Amino acid sequence: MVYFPVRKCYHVAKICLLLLLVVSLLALFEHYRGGKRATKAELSDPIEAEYERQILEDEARIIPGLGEGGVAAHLLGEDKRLGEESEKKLAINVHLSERIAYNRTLKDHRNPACKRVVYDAELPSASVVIIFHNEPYSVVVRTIWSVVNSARRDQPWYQHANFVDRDTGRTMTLGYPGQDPNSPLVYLKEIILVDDNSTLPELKGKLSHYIRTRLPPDLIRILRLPDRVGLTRARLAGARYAAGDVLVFLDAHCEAQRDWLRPLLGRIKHAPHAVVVPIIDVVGASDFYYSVQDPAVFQVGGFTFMGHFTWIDVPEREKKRRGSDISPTWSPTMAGGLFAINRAYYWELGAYDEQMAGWGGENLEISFRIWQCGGTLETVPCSRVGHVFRSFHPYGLPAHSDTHGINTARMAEVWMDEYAELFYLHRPDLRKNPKIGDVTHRRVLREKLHCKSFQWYLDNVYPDKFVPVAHVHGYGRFSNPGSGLCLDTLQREAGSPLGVYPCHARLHATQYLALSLAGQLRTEEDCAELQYAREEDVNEVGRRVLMVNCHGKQRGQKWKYLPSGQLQHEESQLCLAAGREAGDDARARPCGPAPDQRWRIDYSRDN
Ligand code: UD2
Ligand code: MN
Repeated sequence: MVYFPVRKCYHVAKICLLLLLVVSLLALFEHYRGGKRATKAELSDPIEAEYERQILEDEARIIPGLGEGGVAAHLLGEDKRLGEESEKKLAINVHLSERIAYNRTLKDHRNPACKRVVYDAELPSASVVIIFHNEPYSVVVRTIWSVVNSARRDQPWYQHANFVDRDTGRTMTLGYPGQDPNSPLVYLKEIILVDDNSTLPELKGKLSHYIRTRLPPDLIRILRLPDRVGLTRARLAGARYAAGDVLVFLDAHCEAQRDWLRPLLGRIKHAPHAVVVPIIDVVGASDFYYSVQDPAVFQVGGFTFMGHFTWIDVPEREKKRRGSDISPTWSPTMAGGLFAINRAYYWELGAYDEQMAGWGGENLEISFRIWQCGGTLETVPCSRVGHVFRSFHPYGLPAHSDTHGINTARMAEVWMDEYAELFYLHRPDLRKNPKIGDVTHRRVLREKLHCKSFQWYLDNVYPDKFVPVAHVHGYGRFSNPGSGLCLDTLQREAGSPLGVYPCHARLHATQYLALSLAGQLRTEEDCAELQYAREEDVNEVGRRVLMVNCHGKQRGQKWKYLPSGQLQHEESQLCLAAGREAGDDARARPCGPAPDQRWRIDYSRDN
């Protein structure tokens, strides 16, 4: 038997205990410092060490407080100039973005009523899928932080950690930014970044290093696609990889508001066939100003037959149906980039058309499909996410390919029935064009799901949509037989005068006008209204006719087609007269026998 002195044993135990205490204190310190820093092993790798150096340099350039709360941020002098230059090139003021904290806070812009909503403690889990191709590094990092931070604030422990101090009346926050920054985020299962084959080097190793060393471990995956596949297929790739109950898609230049996720998850839990979108707020591309005019007012999605998404006011009928300002609000379409859908339902409903390349078209496709195949598309007003709207695509798209047109034609072929013709009117070159490819499998899907017709969609989901062949006295070309000129928008922008141009042999989008049952002389979106000039002008040159937003309220936009073939403006009693030459403005003059006041409408009830 080995003799062991009791005294020595006591000393050893004391030292062990002391060591244990030091180690646990160190561990605790690391733990509370938040995130995981680069380990020694990582830093001994020269490449990783270089990323770390660059990131520390980036962090040192951040100006504390700049843009905090979502206010507009500005730089001065040389930095201002560099910022403007970067915006010209990249459609976002990237130089400024690099100076704003990646995890800046945002003012809470939610409708105050949202704070009183109680969500189920048990909600489905979310996989947030963020796709990107050559997006600015700092903007992508800020997008990720906003999702992580907002998810941290959703945690039950965080909710309980906020309380009002009875003595001071001040709100006390216990622990944020995280009593335990590494504790699992209950509703946010994962963030999947899909790199659609970016070529910018900082989106590769440096971004991976940043995520590994500064964000919660095991939360974020990066899927690197070996080829550029376009945004539809990039989202598909992310969706295939996802394991959460709900898929939540975001663009890579977003900032989520506080508590944006639970309203979406809560709605889907109760209505699994509801596809939901947050209110999409505008984050300024030049100053990162998170702007909200009125928290209670927002718009939903519409579309044009040209195949573009538009914003429309919430129809009065829908305001009544939904019940309250913060209830889910039906939306005829979605913008495309930000939405949540039950994952099983996403696949059941046909996910996406995987033959859509590049940019565009997938948003109207999924919108029509959701409604026609038995789902609902809703804006959930208590969820708000900011998005940087850019004035151009900073990234190149596959050379010479008009992906928006081709994708939209694929959509129209499958979902729009006879109304596809209204799209082809704008794009006659795509009619029966082999570039569109084969859509048989999508038509099979439509049959399999017993989806309803586009007519049903128009009648039931979007009855306010002006359909230029349905709600009209007449439509097509408005031609003046004497001169051979036709009314023509001349591709001028909204608010410009209506003009005339030699009639095209076939109906052409710029000469496609309609006289609606409500007496509007209009295109799909704009209505003819008189420009009021000085009184004495009327007899000589007449008044110009501006194509402006249809308001449907005042008499100023009301016209009558007289048996004589004249188009009379109700309020002024003036008649529309053709100009003399191609490119002239049409004018309203006192009605008379002049031949330039006669109009023939291609398809008319009165012809
Ligand atoms: C809108 C949508 C966008 C998409 C598009 C129609 C919003 C706010 N945005 O245009 O999500 O539905 O309409 O197609 O609803 N990207 C790739 N690969 C590409 C091209 C783009 O991954 O080849 C990424 C891009 O980095 C971005 C996302 O796709 O994160 C959307 O592109 P965008 O921001 O240029 O589109 P946006 O917002 O103008
Ligand atoms: Mn976008």
